[in-house]
Amino acid sequence: MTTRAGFVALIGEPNAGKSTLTNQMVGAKVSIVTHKVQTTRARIRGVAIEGDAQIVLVDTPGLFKPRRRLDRAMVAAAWSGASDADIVVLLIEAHRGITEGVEAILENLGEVVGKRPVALAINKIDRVEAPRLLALTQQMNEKFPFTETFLISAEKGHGVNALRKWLAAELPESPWLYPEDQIADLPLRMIASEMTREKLTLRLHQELPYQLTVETEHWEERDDGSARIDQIIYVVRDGHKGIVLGNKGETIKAISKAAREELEEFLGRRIHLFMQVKVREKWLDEAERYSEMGLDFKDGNG
Ligand SMILES: Nc1nc2c(ncn2[C@@H]2O[C@H](COP(=O)(O)OP(=O)(O)OP(=O)(O)O)[C@@H](O)[C@H]2O)c(=O)[nH]1
Ligand SMILES: [Mg+2]
Repeated sequence: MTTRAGFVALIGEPNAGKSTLTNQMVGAKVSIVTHKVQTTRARIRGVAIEGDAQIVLVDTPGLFKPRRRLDRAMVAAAWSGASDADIVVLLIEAHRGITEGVEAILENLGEVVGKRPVALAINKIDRVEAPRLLALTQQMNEKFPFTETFLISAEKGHGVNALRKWLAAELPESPWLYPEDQIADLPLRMIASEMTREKLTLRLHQELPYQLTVETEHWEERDDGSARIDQIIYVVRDGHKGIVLGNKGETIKAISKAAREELEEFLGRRIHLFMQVKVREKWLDEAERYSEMGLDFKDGNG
């Protein structure tokens, strides 16, 4: 029996729905999702099976015009995800169409992908009328020689099966890259940190989510089958610490509860989750913070 396997990079502007699509194809939440831009910070690998094919989805940070060191490292990680993959899928948002950001991605795309297949996925089709999709498909295909175009709703699942089947058929013949029951390739510690960061991002406003990071410091297995997890939330200012803690600690309590519940569901066991907020003015310029996030510090140079 021949099997197929390989890497499929999902790229696109922030908020395009890359992480939602990753989770939809995997059938479980392996990558965090929020309504805010720049949620994903590093490459997150999720594994989907379609017939004899193992599709390793590489969810990437959104591509945008970077300002800070962290932004540059994120964008570099996204492009390198595309250049390492067997197949690239560019996601755009149906209701936003061809934005400046999409134009900027198209300018670099050809050089990065070379001869590899690139599919276009027009996402969030639940938000527009059908005639608009036809025009958008045509305009995009005039700008870039996409191998195939898919109209999807990553959230509702429309069109996702067709995309998965196509990807499976396009992947090279290869033994599977992961055990068949593995759905993600990132350390549990990082999954735990990401879940907390998702809850923080959903709850905190303006710039704050972009100026914090979460690290899982300690993970202790207990005899009763539960685990104790200790996390640190790094923020850049005292004022931010106060906001994260909230009045009488109620904000952090709510965040911690939401993160713990999700983690317990993911792991299928009891978790004791402890969080500490630390002010670390310069964490955005510390190499160790980047390696903890799964990013290359030097990519943030220049
Ligand atoms: N209406 C609609 N919303 C969607 C769809 N897919 C994703 N979304 C929403 O779009 C927002 C962004 O989704 P994400 O999956 O986090 O987007 P992303 O591309 O991973 O974003 P970054 O990680 O910031 O680059 C979330 O609020 C999703 O619920 C869709 O098919 N339809
Ligand atoms: Mg994402």
